[in-house]
Parts: sequence; structure tokens; C-alpha cells
Amino acid sequence: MQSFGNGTLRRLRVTGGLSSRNLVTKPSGYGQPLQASHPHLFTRKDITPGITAEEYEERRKRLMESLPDNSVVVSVAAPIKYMSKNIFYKYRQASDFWYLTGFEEPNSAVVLEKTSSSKGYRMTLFSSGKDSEKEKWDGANTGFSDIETSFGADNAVPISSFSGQLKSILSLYSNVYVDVPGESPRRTSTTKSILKYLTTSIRGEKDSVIEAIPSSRRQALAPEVAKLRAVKSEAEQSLMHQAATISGRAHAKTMRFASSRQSESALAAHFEYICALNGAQRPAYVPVVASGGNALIIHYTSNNHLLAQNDLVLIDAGCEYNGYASDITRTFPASGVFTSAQRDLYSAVLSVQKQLINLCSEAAGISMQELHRMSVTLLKQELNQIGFRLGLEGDLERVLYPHYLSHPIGIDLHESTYFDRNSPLKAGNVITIEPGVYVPPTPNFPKHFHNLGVRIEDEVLVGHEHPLVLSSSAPKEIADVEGACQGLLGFEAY
Ligand SMILES: [Mn+2]
Repeated sequence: MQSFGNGTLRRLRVTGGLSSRNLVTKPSGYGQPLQASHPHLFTRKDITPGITAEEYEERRKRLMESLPDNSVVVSVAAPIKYMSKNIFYKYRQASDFWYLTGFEEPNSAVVLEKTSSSKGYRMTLFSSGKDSEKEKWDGANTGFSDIETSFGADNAVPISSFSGQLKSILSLYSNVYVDVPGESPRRTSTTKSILKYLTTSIRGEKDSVIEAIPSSRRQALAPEVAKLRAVKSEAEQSLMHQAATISGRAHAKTMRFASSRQSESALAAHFEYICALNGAQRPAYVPVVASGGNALIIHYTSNNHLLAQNDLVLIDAGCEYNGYASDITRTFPASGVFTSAQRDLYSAVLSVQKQLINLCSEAAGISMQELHRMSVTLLKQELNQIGFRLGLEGDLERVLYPHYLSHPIGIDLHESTYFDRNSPLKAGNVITIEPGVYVPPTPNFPKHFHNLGVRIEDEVLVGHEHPLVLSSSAPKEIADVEGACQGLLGFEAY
């Protein structure tokens, strides 16, 4: 594994003790962590930890360059979501809006107008701004002048003026790029639903935007942003490596934790705790902690059984760190030692997984779809070597390995919607490689494999010549997995 040097790993450690260096003004005067309010989260002058103002600027510039003349982009913040009534979930910004701005407050929107200036566009950011009454309850919002200086907006204005300004701005442009969150832009959506979204998600907006966006001039924004997001910058690669390293170590530590014969829910809690302790903001998805036959359910998330001595435990879990998801699956013996059947099945999947990872380079010229087809062929060969009798009738894909090999990952766990599975992989793509085998207790499969489920999933950065496994901190070789379970790997303290 390539290393980012000691700096990366040092940052992942939890700083112990209270220090006078940590004395900053509390509460913060901004709507999200910024260098001035949260210096402990930043190592340099970034807008969000790990991403500079220049990089955000470059993203917008490249997006606008890719669009025809006379284009305007409208991107809207995610709405606050509620568990029930007024009980809100922890807020997460909309991925594309965040990619383009780094701005983390709800009730905001950005308009990018393509211009002929050297910058290439004009950026107007709409947000709540200062509101002392509201801030008393919800914490500060970032003020307009700080938005202009910190976030690169040419103009920061109240969200209350959004629909009014939008009307006059949109009338100037023939191409309007906009998405309605929660709706696939591939489907034709009515102008009415955009209106509904824009007016209900943004506080205090009742004005009609409907006439402002004639559907004939409307284009989907998501496919345009997806082209940029598919190839990760060096800063993004570094953040994704850090996210995967946090998750990988949490996998290793959870293997050890499982030795005291815990419940699935305790393992899930332990994993999430370790990630949070190391700086992760949230789980990237509901973790799968599946012991024994539960592993045959691909999306098993009830996580409410007890581990038995001879169970394999399949954990598919990853955190989100500074805006980027991670996604790792490991399968290990609850007892700390694989039985011979478990070992055989695990080795078969591992061998396939490693062969496929080796092909994840631009030089190999291979597509995700080709990799998937190869995974089917290779798994069949491996399984037939350990006693399965898989012919041509398709039991492998229909029963034993019913899911796809891979998906792109980044700000979203599944960045698949506009990813072309049939194009050769490009350097800078980050994808998962996750073959699996799940053996139901039916007589056509060898009895000693019944109810065993094995999946091994890594995140792979596609390189020009070679792949880089971002999740290599999670033990994967049999000796390493058993060593982690038995506490033989020299992991540092939490
Ligand atoms: Mn995955």
C-alpha cells in the first residue's frame, strides 16, 4: 500500500487531553466548521477539511466550461429530514450542491451563470444569513460577507429573495441545468414538482417559480456533475484513503471485539463507535452485521442475533469522513479460527477478489462490466475446485452470487447512476470490488458449505498502471484475519 506519510495517520488519532491551543471562541459564529472557528479540524486553509477554496473554484469552472454558452446552473441544498413530526435527523448536505460549494447549511441554493470572464461564471449563493432569534435555537449561520470571502461567491444574498431573483436570472438563459432531489433526472419530471420542491424545501418561500423554468429549456444537472465526480482529484483520493483507513481499522478492532461472543448489535455499535471516535461524521450506510446464515441475506441490517461459536460473521460497514463515503466488507470466524470448510470458501472468494483488483488500472483497459463477467467465470472455477458442481445452468449468478461485483463510490456510497459500466476504467475512478458467495442449504451444493456466506469488499483507486487498495487497513489474508480476531496484530490504542 502506498502511504500518505505520517501526517495522514497522525491526523486520524484522537488528540488526548485539553490544551490551551484549543481555546477558540464558543459558540462558533459560522454555520459550519471553518478554519477560524475549528482550527483543530483543519491542517491548512481549506473550505471543508481536505478541500481548498481553489479546488471548489476549479470544480465550478470545469462544470461551466463543459456546458454550452448561455447556460445557468441551479443547485439546491438538501431539505431537513424528519424522523417524526418535528424530530429531525442529523443534517446531511445534498451531494452535488456540496461538491460545487462546500456549503453545509440547509435552506440554501446556488446559481452559477456562465459568463465570458476569465473565471468563466458568476456565482450567487442564497442562504439564511444571520438571524439571532433562530440562531439561539439552531446555532449560527454564516453571514453573507463571510460567504463571499470564504466560499468564493460573487454575491451572497438572502434565500428569501431566491424565487424572485431566479425568475429574472432564468429569463436570461436558454439552458437551465437543475435537478429535483429525490427524483431521477432521467425521468421527465413536471415543472410543477420542481416548484413544489423549491417552495417547500426553502423556508419562507411561497412565491411561484413555476413560470421561471419552462420545461423546454430545462436540462438535468446531475449527469454533468457526475462526469466530474467520477474522477477523483488528489485531495479527494487522500480523503477517501483516510475514510477507508478509519473504517478498515474499525473492522480490525471489531474482529477482536467479536471474540468475547457478542451480539451482532454490539459489533455494529463497536464499529460505529470506533469510526466516530476517529473523526467520522456518520456511518455511510446502515451496517450489515450478519452472523451464520444471516449472511445469506445481502441487505441484512436487523443485526439482532447472537454470535455462535462456529459462525462466520460478515460485516459490511463503512463511515463517512469529511464528505466521503467508505465501503468495506470483511468475513471472519467468530471463534478466531476458520473451520476447514469456511477456509476453503473464503480462500475461493479471496483469490477471485485479488485477481480482479489487479486489473483495476487504466492500462488494463477493462470496463466494470467486463470485470463483473470475469468474476462470474473465476468464481465458478474456484468453487468447482472445492467440490461444487457448477455447470452452465446459471446457479452461480441466480443463487450463489446474485449481486453485481462493483460500484463507483465517492461523496455518495453508490455513485452509479451515470457511471458507464461499459467504458474502460479511468485513472482516478474509485470503485468497490466485492465478490461474494452465499450457499443455501439445498442438496445441489456440498453440505459442509451450507449456510455459509462470504463477501470480501475493498475500495480500489484505479491508477494509470496499478490499482491502489484504499481499504488495505482491514485485514483480509486468512492469517491476518485470524490474527486480528485473536488480538495478535499490534494495533495501536483507540
Ligand atoms: Mn459496496
